[in-house]
Amino acid sequence: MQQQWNLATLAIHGGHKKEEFGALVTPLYQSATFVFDNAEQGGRRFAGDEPGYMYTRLGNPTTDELERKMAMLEGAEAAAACASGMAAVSSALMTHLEAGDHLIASNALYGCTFALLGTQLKRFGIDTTFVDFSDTLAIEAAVQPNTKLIFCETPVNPHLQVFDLAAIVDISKRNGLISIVDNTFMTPLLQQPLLMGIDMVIHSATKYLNGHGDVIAGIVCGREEHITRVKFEILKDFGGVISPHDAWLILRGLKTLDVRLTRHCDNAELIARYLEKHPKIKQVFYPGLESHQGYSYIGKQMKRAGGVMAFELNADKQAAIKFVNSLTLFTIAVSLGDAESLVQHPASMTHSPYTPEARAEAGITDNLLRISVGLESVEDLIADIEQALNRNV
Ligand code: LCS
Repeated sequence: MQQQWNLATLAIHGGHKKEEFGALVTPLYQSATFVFDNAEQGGRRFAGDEPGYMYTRLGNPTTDELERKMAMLEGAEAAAACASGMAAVSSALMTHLEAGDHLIASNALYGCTFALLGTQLKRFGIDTTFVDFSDTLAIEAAVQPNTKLIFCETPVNPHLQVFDLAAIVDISKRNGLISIVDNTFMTPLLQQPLLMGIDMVIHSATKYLNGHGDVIAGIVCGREEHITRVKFEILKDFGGVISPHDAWLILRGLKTLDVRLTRHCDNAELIARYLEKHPKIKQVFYPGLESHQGYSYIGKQMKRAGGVMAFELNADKQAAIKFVNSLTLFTIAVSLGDAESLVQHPASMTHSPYTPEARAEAGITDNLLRISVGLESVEDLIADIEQALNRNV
């Protein structure tokens, strides 16, 4: 029955189990461990001979509901919740990679993902080739005999470049590679990469999925065989598990994901069009604009353009920073997908793990600004941008 529901309904009801006392809301099982009736039962559970909980690092009923719901939303067989988006990225990668392996990744990624691939994994003998993913021939040309995996975000943090998921699936399948996509900017309500043939999807649940700026968490979605490894090998032994309380907060956040995303997208589209026409703005990077490279993918692989955009002023970095400091309603903070509109400077903040050369290659200029458009009145947001532009540039 549940699979016939639309995504907005699944986000509210998907994966929910009737509770013994009739509570409407999923209870928070804030317990580190679970009691066995006797020693034999404990042994059977650890041996996998009897279903049931043992210890929250190995599973928890509140977390399980989040995982069931996210699997339904992404069209996945299963999902694993993690302590952060970075725990989701690293757990997904560690499920497939070992020393001597090679992966191909987009050269434009969230800064810490870039650092994980380019620096941390190197320490364990895993090599990454960073490629401009808008050039599918370059992706294919980077395949080596020891290549195991392809990784990208689409749209990309911070400048919203969109990559061709069908082409990535095609390259992966022809070369026997695992494909992993970071779907944080879209959420499953706007894009479902697994249904296009991608093998694994990861999220920073810190962002839209939770939506209220009070949780750091992540999710990996994919096939049962892969998620079983994430949960019962990688998360069990490396330990990047989610707190049940955070899982509970995300379950609460997910109930309003559909209405929140509609408002985020509506507001962002209006702001992008306003900025694009403004004489003090040089360029706007938002896939909802016809001028953006990603526009042709709307309706094809993504439903709408989301709530994040980047732009450059017709001015130098100093003026861009002055503009940021002049905003009064936009809050200066990293992160995205919250009710509050946020503004940040990628070169010195989210993408500071890049070297200046790698940033230039990824198209992240020094005067690029990124905003996460929140749920406020769009008139108030535009008025704030207008007064800051008038003051500075
Ligand atoms: N993937 C993407 C696309 C992200 O934007 C982030 C964080 C992560 C993964 C990591 O998630 P976390 O561990 O923080 O939950 N992005 C951030 C950003 O743009 N500003 O602050 C964090």
